[in-house]
Amino acid sequence: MTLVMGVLNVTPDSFYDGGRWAGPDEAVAHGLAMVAQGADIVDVGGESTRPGAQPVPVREELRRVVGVTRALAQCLGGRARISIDTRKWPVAEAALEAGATIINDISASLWPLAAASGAGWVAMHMRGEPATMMSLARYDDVFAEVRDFLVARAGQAAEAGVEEIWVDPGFGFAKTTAHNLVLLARLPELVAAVGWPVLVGISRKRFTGVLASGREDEPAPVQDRLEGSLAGAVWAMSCGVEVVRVHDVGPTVDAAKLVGAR
Ligand code: HH2
Repeated sequence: MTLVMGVLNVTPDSFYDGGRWAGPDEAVAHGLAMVAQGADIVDVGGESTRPGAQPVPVREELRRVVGVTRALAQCLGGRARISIDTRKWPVAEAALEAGATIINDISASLWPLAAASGAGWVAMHMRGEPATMMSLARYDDVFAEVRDFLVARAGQAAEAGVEEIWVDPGFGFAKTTAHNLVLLARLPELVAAVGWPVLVGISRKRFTGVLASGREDEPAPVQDRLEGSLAGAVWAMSCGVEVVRVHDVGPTVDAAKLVGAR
């Protein structure tokens, strides 16, 4: 079975759901709705990391995520897990204290906290910072570089005592459409090569819009990217990926049933 991680961004500016769950009550309600649709993990995020996004101060990120995480954890009572999508140690620490049990770490640097707290840890590949990462999207061999980075980080974390580890190639993070397509096509190889459970996030990303419109300079708008996102999720499931991170939990779970992944 492939696990489904539902995205819950409590930000004003995330590229798809920014500003939708403006108050904590709406956010908790959406988290619960995703679990009712079959999400196994709810991924709470308080900082957009879309290309070009500016960093959010720690205090503000804490304000956005801690109350929502605590309320959601109480309402869920263990029916699903909560991950905290952050690059910041104090935010991850506070969210774990509030009931999250996984650190979804796009910076792949917070493993000492996962080791100290017993939390699960997702190590994602990116380069630089979201604000500048697209200028770093140049690779001799994107597949080999991503694979080697993930294997090294996961090994380091395991050595430090992290018991639950996922690795993620980081679609869209310092990657052009061409890089994303190489990683997508070679996902079966990546799953076989890394030796750790793999998580992927393709949902509604820019390159799905570029493929839909056929134009790099004019991708299909975010609201028109569901089909590509579902195809990406189903492909990931058939490649043996363990977790798919998605905005559209209900349609993804339906699609998963068709390929025997649920
Ligand atoms: N993608 C986003 C955020 N966090 N975490 C992992 N592990 N993998 C991903 O691919 C990934 C992620 C970007 O998506 P989203 O959260 O919807 O947008 P934003 O960064 O604008 O909040």
